[in-house]
Amino acid sequence: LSKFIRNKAFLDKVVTAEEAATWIEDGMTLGMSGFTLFGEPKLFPKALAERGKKEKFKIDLFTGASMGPAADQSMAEADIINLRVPYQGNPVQRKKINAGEIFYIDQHLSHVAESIRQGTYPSLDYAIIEAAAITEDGDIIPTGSVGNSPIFLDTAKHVIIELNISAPPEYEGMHDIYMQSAAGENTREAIPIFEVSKRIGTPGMKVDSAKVRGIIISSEPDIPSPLFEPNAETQQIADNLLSFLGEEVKAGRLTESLAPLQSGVGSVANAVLNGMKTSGFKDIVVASEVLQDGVFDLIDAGVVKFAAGTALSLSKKRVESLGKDLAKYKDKIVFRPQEISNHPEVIRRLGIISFNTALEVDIYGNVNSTHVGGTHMMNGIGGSGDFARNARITIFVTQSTAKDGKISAIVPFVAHVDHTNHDVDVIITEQGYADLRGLAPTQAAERIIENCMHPDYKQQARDYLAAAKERGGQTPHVLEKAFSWHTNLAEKGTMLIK
Ligand code: 0RQ
Repeated sequence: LSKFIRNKAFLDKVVTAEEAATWIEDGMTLGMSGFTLFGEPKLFPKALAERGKKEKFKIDLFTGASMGPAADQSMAEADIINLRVPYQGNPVQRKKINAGEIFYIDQHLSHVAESIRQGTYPSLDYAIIEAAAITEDGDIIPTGSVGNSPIFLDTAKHVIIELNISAPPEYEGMHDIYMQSAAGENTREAIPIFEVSKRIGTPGMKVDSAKVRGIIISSEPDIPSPLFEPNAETQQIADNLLSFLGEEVKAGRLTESLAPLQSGVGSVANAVLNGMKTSGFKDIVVASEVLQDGVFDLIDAGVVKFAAGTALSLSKKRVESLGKDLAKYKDKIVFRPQEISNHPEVIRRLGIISFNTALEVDIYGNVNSTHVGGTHMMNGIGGSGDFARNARITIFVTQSTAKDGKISAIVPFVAHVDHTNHDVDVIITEQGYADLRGLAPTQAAERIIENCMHPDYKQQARDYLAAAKERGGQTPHVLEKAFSWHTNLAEKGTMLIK
């Protein structure tokens, strides 16, 4: 054990997950490490959920982002979550959120640490953090994500470490922990990232050893995400995105190494990364939030030269070869806190190209990433807004229809707005892309309808726009019909209006 706990002050703190779970009281606020199923404690949440089946209590749960079966699922099933912040993606939890049984605050991922620092949330009672090691200096070495762990460790009253002795030792040295001071005139310095690969912080996270109440020893494996194989539609979206980037190179606005790249998660993102292998782009730098399988593949192919993010999100195959892979990619990957990977200052300075997935977009380019039908939470805004507002080129991708064509993903007015048209440069579907830069609203609407909409819905949209224009205005609408596609769907099961 002394190989993993290298500071003597921590050695006598080993406890079982079950014992640590008894320390949690009704109404407490917990901050857990974990982001897209990587780097999260696994034994502690399972033990807490088990306790929740026998005793009545509720906690508020803060994390980096989405958590796996132990934390989000088991704890939601045990009904012990009162409030969840800031991102989730678990079907069981989603159902409870939409049933009003769990309060959910969907927050820009870069904003969470700042809210905690300002004291606008209740202070954390416990931070529960997965670690690969505790160093001689008492620093905590994270595993496959950094997320919000540094601010949780800094501000929580008590700390529980879940030390994962099966985590690849190669993790040590791959993190770059940098904390901001308080905001204010002359109190906070610039975040000195001028080159994505240059480190600005430390390999480990600081913690006051006196606050560490227990260390749970775990050898739980990392949790894989499904690998989204491209289908014909997602492949076509990826091809359209790559041809847009190719046009930017031809126009002289980008070079063949593009600009630092942020990609969302899921099938389109994987298809795009896959397509990059043979696209002729080279020496690409990834400055993202989540690093998926595709990034590793592109490093292998010599297309990506460096990648930074806050977390991994890997398929089963890559989870199985993680130790070997990390040894290979150690000097090509860095993990930073989500406050830094997603920071407006850094995104704007680096001139990032950002692409994320929309649930629906409207004819003027407003994007809904989160609310099905305008009311029901899917996952959350995640980091998409951090990047959309501040990127050099902001791209949203979506299939032009959903649910076998019954839903048009392009509608007159989005039923919920996550990204306003001001933040959206390019919309891409399998039908084509609409570059909205330099276009006024009515021009943008024509381009979106003609380039991106599914043929079944085009005339319906043209008719709406024509009627709207008759009413006049900078952004014309027929307000009483703006949601008619949605109401038609609710009443008749399709957005196609007969
Ligand atoms: O339904 O699950 O029943 O099959 O929505 O849609 O097309 O499979 O796309 O899995 O990439 O998810 C926006 C949710 C897209 C995701 C969203 C239905 C569709 C399907 C999923 P089924 P797809 P994806 C970095 C950036 C926000 C966070 C973000 C997301 C299901 O990308 O959560 O960007 N993004 N983070 O049938 C009703 C519509 C629909 C629709 C699709 N218009 N109306 N249902 N669906 N369009 C990552 C982080 O920040 C952590």
